Amino acid sequence: MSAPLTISYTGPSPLGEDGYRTGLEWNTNSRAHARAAEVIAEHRAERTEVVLDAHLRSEWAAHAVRAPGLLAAVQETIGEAVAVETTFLMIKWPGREFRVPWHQDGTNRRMQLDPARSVAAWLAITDATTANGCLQVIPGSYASGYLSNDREVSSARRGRALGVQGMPDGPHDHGLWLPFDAGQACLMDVRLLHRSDSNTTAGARIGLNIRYVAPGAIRSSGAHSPSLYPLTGSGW
Ligand SMILES: O=C(O)CCC(=O)C(=O)O
Repeated sequence: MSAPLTISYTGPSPLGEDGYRTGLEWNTNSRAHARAAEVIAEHRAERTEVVLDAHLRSEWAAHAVRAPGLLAAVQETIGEAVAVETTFLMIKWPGREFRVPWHQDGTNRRMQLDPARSVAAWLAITDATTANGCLQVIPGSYASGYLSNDREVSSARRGRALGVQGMPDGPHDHGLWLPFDAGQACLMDVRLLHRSDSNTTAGARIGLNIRYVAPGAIRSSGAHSPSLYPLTGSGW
């Protein structure tokens, strides 16, 4: 598990030419809206923006990470044995500036994910639109491999934001917006560049981010020892 984080991982994507897959569902639209209402009620007073390890804190999120259609798509991408490496809920409250810079999910100062054996998922808990801060991706951007990151800025409220160095924040000419109805989901290559804008609507926007790994996917710096949440298969 302890190795220098030096591999750039250029090359093809297990998700095909664009490096992402849409058309997935983690729940019905009405159940997703019901979950969103619960999450909003729970976090409204504090205006919590990031809830780490949602799958360990809430039963609905523990179910969401193993939603059959989603898990099947993950297994098609990285193989039969799948564990959750991390999850976090991101809540964009109305009237609050909260932009997520261009970044790649599979790399940070503590670890690197092998893109052939890992995949990121984004689940729409509420509807996600261009007005409330849906994802924007750059199709095919995985091909350059892992890029250098800006310094990780840790804030108790927002967790860590890690942007790609030298890439101005804001929409990109080759960027594609990915609006979703509540209940829909997508998979992204862990090298795919993506970002999101602030929410300019009157309602909260909630997404659940998940990183799935297959055995052997994680290269960690010496100090970091990830704890996995196995869902299927062996080799953990
Ligand atoms: O939920 C969002 O707006 C983006 C979250 C995201 O891509 C991330 O933090 O990895």
